[in-house]
Amino acid sequence: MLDTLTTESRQVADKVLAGERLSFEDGMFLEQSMDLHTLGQLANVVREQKNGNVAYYNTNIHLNPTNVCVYRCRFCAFRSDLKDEKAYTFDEAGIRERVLEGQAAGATEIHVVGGLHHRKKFDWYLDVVRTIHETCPKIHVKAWTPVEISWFSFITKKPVRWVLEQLVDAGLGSMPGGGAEIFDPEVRKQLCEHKADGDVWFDVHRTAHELGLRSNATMLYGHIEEPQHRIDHLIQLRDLQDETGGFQTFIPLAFHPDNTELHTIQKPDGLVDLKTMAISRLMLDNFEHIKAYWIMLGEQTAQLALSYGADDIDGTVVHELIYHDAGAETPEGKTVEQLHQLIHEAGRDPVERDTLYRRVTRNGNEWTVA
Ligand code: V47
Ligand code: SF4
Repeated sequence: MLDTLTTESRQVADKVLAGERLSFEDGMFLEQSMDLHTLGQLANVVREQKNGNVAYYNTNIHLNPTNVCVYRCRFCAFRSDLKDEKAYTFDEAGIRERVLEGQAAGATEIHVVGGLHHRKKFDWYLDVVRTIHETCPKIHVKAWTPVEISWFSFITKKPVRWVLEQLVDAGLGSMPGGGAEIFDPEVRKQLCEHKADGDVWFDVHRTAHELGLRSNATMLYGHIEEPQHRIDHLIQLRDLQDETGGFQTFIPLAFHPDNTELHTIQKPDGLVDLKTMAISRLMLDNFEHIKAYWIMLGEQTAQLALSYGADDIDGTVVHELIYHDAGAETPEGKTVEQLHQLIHEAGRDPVERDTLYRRVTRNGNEWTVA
């Protein structure tokens, strides 16, 4: 495979094949000079070394408890003002209903993120977690990003560690990867000026990892950022992973422009998606998993991504709002059979995992973990 490569490409490829860490300069070379085919082949070697032919998925359900948000991120089509017609907030009965729907479908996980409601106190967010956990203790609660956690710390005037401890007591199992966007301060200022910055994002994950929680990481690409911002973002994630080992999976998130302030920007195409996936796999040598979130990529690109570094396609999802408000044309959810078909068609072996990547054994909607 390396016979026809340029000398520079070959040098970087040799590093990957020898299991050596790639530098910032190598990352920029991948971004600017390596062809997509070679990138994909190299990422696939690493993907198969780490995860063989397996493609993971999970049976999950989403809950966005409110879309009312004090922030106005320019890339967000989901948020709403308090008095907007589309503003909504779940009550306890609605949350219970969503959990029971998940339980009836055999969900192992509930994924919870939302807006920062102007009028809700920390107890309301705590009760979201508690209500879910009490309704179905078996379902893993993956909830709130550092944006929310640092907001809770701000409104309670308590340290992040205290906030996380309260949430764990209420039933929090892990944290999703959102809110990372792009860490570069200048880009972040233009995208989401007032919300938690990169340092806060890392501090919250570091504290969560110290408390024994696992979490995910993301990167929002395809808007106003440049290649150097993406490589810097990945290296910062790799550095924290070296320190704590608490990240489970990385999810590159393609910007969806519809109904956002940045609607004149063209959505990244499939080639950019595959390139970003492959570069993520190559730079994040200490992450076990890279996720191709099928809702966001579309089914066909997600299938291809399973040979461009990704080993996970996320789950059944059921109620997705963030990407559908921003123009996603994928269905809002899929059955396990549909996920199996998608993975089989891509030539991989589907394996159901729980949030912590333990294998799930299932008999209909009854399940256990290995
Ligand atoms: O933080 C918001 C992004 C994130 C848009 O951890 C947008 O398993 C593109 O983090 N276009 C939330 N992206 C979603 C998220 C996630 C998704 C799936 C799995 C996991 C996981 C985490 O979505 C936000 C923001 O970065 N986002 N609006 C948009 N218009
Ligand atoms: Fe609010 Fe999150 Fe949307 Fe930003 S991305 S406006 S924090 S809901």
